[in-house]
Amino acid sequence: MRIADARVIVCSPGRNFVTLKVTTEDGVYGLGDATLNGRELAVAAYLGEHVVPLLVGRDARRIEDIWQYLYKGAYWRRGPVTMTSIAAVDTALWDILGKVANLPVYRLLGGASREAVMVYGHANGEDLDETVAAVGQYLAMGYKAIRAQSGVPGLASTYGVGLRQEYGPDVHLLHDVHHRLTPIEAGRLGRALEPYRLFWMEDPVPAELQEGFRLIRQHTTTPIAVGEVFNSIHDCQQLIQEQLIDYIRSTVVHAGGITHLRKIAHLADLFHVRTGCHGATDLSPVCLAAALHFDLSVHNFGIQEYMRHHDETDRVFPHHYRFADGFMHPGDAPGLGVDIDEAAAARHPYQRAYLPVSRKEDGTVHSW
Ligand code: EZ4
Ligand code: CO
Repeated sequence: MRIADARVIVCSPGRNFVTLKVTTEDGVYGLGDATLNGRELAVAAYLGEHVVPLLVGRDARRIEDIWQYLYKGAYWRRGPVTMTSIAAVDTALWDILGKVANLPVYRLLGGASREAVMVYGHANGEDLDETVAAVGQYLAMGYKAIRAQSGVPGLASTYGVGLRQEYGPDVHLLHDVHHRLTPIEAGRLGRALEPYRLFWMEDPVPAELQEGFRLIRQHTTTPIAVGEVFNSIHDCQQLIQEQLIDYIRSTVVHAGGITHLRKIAHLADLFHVRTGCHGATDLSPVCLAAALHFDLSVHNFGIQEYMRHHDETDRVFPHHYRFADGFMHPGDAPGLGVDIDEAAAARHPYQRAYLPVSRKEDGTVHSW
């Protein structure tokens, strides 16, 4: 089952996506998401110029060997561009294996550990009233878990009050701090929010300094989630082994594919850390499908982020995964159960785009 061809498809149905399509000599193809928001063409070039020529002729069934070959063989290890590229190859090979075996990928990963996957949606508002209303809309759609973000500055400790008063204790509420605090500030915020029982506080501080989380832990029992920007197990090894976090947010596309993400999850399982994969709309439906197969199978799953894609995006990437009553399922089609309509993709050419950059009032840059 030799790889005959691999192609990089860049399209922009609502936003930019990079997709790798790997085809075997028997004509079976698999897809992998290779989207790195704001740096898309770096991954497209890494794949097209350096990886695709190495793939042709290799046995598509040797997923682990190809992963190690691309990782160690490059000499230059890790980094978002490299790891996103390897992820795309890895995901496409699992898709191919599933199609050849006539099994959904989750069955190849040990089978379902649960009937379906709890997801959380994003409720955003300009002020508290709007945010409360947005949470209500998500509840009406059946969501059991909702991330609430309000545009009101300086009221971080009071929005929890409003929401709990409005909707009671059953709904899981999450909040994303987007790396903006120092550890001691995060400890204080987490402590202030303890009475409202957040499901998690996400990215309280920039996570390059893993030991910085010790300080947060000393001050609060609010659960902590981190890792959407991590690209390898080495970014979270200390966080996991010292039990400094509760949820690891790394996902398929940015952390080396299904193969590497399973290793992260298995390490996390030893230390009572659960998964909470990133699932924003800049991760394509190919990544979401792969994440759902991973989520359904991995035993220490916690929750999956799910932001609905634009209709244009869904038209370019037809898929079998489905949402019902706050839960998702990847479907039982062979492989990942997601496709790309290349003619539709071609109608949406790449558009240069960047992530927003925000500054403090004094002009200092901080992360979005
Ligand atoms: O800013 O996906 O939890 N979700 C997030 C996202 C990220 C984007 C970055 O590309 O923080 O909205
Ligand atoms: Co986030």
